[in-house]
Amino acid sequence: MKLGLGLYRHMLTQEYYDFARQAGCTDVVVHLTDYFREGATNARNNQPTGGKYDAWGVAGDPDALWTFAEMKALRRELEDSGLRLAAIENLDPAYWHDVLLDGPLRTVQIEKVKTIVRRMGEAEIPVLGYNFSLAGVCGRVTGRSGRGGAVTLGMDGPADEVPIPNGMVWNMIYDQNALPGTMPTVSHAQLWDRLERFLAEIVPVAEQAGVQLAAHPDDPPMPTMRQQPRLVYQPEMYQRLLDAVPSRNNALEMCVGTLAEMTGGDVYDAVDTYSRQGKVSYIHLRNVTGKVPQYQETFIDEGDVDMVKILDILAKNGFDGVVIPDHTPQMSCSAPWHAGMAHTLGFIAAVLACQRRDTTG
Ligand SMILES: [Mn+2]
Repeated sequence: MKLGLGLYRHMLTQEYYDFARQAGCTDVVVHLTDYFREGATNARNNQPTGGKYDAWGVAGDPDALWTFAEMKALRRELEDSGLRLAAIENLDPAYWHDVLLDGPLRTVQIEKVKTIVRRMGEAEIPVLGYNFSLAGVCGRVTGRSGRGGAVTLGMDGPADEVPIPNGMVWNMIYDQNALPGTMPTVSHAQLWDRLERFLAEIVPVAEQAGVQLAAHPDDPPMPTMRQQPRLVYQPEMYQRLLDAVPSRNNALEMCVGTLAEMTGGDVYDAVDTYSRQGKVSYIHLRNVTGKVPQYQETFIDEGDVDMVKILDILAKNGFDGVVIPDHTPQMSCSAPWHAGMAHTLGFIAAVLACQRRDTTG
């Protein structure tokens, strides 16, 4: 297993690369989408939060597709700092909103996704993380409710009162001039159909390009959010996604915190089931207390999940990919993001060190 760190777009600088190396990381997962752009409610030194119903920010330029040159330059820049570029996480809603919405630009936007996958292959970036979701990561509330009064977030109940306004999807604004109104509610079957069509078209391209697609489950894992269905909100629903298009390039961005928030199944069984199949592309590690619709994100060393047990299951099943901290509570200091990440990375590094000691006897 490899220790990695996720970096948001504004963190793609030498200082953050040095921080990752100093914390013992060998790998980095990058976000090229700027979730924080023009966002009113997001501090850049935290995960993108939005409000319960406020968007993270405004999507990028639909015509400025990520180029081969910038991907390759980024991979080289990271390698020069002693880091591997393990994955790009998430597509900008500007590129694929009508794939999610089955809108008039779907055909054009599917081609954009294919182009990105091909460029990633050429740039030797092996994994594309994505989250096929209408409401996206939303509906959460922030407060000083973590250990020691740390600012953290979670759910305080369902988030279906306020529908998604026109021009917004995946918790970002993709059309600031959209007409008033809201997204019509669709069924679970309709949304699964959209995902299956997406996979049928993109997986063959990913196979050819040598890129693995890695799906994040719905976070928070509610059956509906903002009056729209969600796809992977119980552990077994990940299997349906895998079986839709069986391929080694159709895999999972396995988020342990999200799995733990699910009302059904068992987080240890889920990690065992999918890692035994070799379907785990990379891991988001995060602890929580409670389950939807009442849960809270916690520090890695507390919460409901035995993280040592999770990492031991992954090791037992031969998982050799990257583990990154997901989100952490904000630690009280002048660098709350860094402190939270350093604490989590230190914890994971210690567990991996124990595993290596056990293996070498
Ligand atoms: Mn996650």
